[in-house]
Amino acid sequence: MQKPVLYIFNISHYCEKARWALDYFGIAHEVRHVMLGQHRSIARRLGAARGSVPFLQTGEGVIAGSSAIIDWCEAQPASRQRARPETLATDDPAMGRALEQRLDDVIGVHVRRFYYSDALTNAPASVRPIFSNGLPLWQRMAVTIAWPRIVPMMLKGMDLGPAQGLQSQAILEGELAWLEGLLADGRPYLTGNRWSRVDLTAASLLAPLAGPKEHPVVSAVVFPPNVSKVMQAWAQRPALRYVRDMYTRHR
Ligand SMILES: N[C@@H](CCC(=O)N[C@@H](CS)C(=O)NCC(=O)O)C(=O)O
Repeated sequence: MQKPVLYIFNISHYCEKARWALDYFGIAHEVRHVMLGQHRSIARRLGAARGSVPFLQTGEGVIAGSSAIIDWCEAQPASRQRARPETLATDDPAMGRALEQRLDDVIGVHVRRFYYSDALTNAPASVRPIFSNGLPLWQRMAVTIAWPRIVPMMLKGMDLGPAQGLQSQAILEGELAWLEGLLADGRPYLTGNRWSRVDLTAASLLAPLAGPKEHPVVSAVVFPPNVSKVMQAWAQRPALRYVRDMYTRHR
């Protein structure tokens, strides 16, 4: 059977979520880095339901979005899940879905906006290599040439800037407090005593702020000044210690 192909941006935390799920189940796959701008045409050509990364090309069609990729991993026969065929499902699937959705739609979005708001206004050159990593030489050159046009497009497309960065920081502060409320009774995992896709989602989406050493990308990232300061101030928060713990135990 042909290996599924995971299309990613190297820097994307949603892509890390999908990668982690595939690795967790030990599903052999190929990771293909795509160039910003080309991802949508590749997705369209493959017939993906949406154009954002990650998407997974499989023998049965294209699976678009990190949550759908986890569903797909779960549904694979044990013979294909080589590493650890334990489920990532939660005991209460409806509650698990709601938690995962909040993590995706609030934490995922605001971690990205918080980081890019600072990085693309104060240190845009630090972002380009992270986007270029893993691309063939001609695409790295194309990113370098197009970078002065890509930056304003990203600033507009994701509504980035100093005020937006502060707003996302405040939202994240509230979301960390929410997670810390869930963990306050001493439970090891967000839904109780069992590791699940909710933990994998929370950890992968918060990893850029927590800096776990097992992460395949974040250790190479040079964070911009404001984000670095906040990361230092938040480093020992229980929610970020929990993220590093999830990486140590499950990545
Ligand atoms: N909820 C989606 C979010 C995916 C997403 O926002 N991907 C970003 C990268 S972080 C992307 O592809 N942005 C460019 C685009 O949408 O064209 C998921 O979990 O897969």
